[in-house]
Amino acid sequence: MIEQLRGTEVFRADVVEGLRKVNKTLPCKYFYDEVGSQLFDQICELDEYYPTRTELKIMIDHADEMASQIDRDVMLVELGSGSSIKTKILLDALIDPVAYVPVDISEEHLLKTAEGLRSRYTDLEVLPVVADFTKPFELPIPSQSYSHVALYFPGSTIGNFEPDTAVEILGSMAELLGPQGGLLIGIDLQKDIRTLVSAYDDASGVTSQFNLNLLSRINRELDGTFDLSKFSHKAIYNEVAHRIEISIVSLEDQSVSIGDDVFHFFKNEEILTEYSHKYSIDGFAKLAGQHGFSLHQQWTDEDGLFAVLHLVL
Ligand code: AVJ
Repeated sequence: MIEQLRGTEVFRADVVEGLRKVNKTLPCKYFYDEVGSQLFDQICELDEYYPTRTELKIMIDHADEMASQIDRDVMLVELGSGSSIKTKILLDALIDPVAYVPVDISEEHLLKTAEGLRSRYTDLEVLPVVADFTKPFELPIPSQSYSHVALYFPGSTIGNFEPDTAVEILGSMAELLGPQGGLLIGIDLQKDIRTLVSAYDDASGVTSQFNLNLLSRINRELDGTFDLSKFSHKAIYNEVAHRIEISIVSLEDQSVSIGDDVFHFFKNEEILTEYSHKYSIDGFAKLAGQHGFSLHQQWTDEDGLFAVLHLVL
């Protein structure tokens, strides 16, 4: 209960900070409340949204090879573990994994997933950690000894961060891993603008609902007064920065209160809610190289939409 209160206050502080900026922003990590997580699952089913199904196919096609690269007796640490379908494919292929450590900010979701995995993999120690993986956290100590740690970071979540921050996160990963460690990471690749934009601005409007749910969540949890009919979803591709930029546009001049704070929005003013950076394999390997990672192996789909990279220290 106290934890929940603290969580809400952190959410409020982050929202207020973002909306007080000259160029308003809201952090994309707050998309994933109960409703938002369900909407994201719906996004993953859309014809236009290729990343999830493409990455899943790459995992299915190459899990054995990945598992042999990762090697036996591993402690597998997953960052921002979602519903873990890809994880199951990897766990099924791994040889005698010692422990699985899912790390996520959403406690409820995390513990539910952990329970499911425990009953499926009875020899595996499942040790969930509730943490924001962008901040330092401690790894749990399993009861059996392990030979090395492998980090699994699927879903191209790294694309949400600006390159400088992505490099910092890669640095913390390198520290967490130690000399023998490896990182298996999913990245979304650069491609034609039309494919990219329609993936983030689908015809049925699910991504729009997902984006605007952030305002509903503020209404629900922070006593906000956003009228969702006065805002709309926008997604563009920034060709210079190689990223999708998602925002919420105010359709009129309006004021909204959130608890005791009041915010003004001009007509057409935008709140930036998410970046989704698109990389080339070489470009990403260069970023990771700044912290001593080298590209050991790479897997892509036949259309070159998405890549899973194995980076080692
Ligand atoms: C979960 C970060 C991979 O950037 O593609 C999907 C989130 N946002 N549609 C992405 C998202 C809008 C997604 N990631």
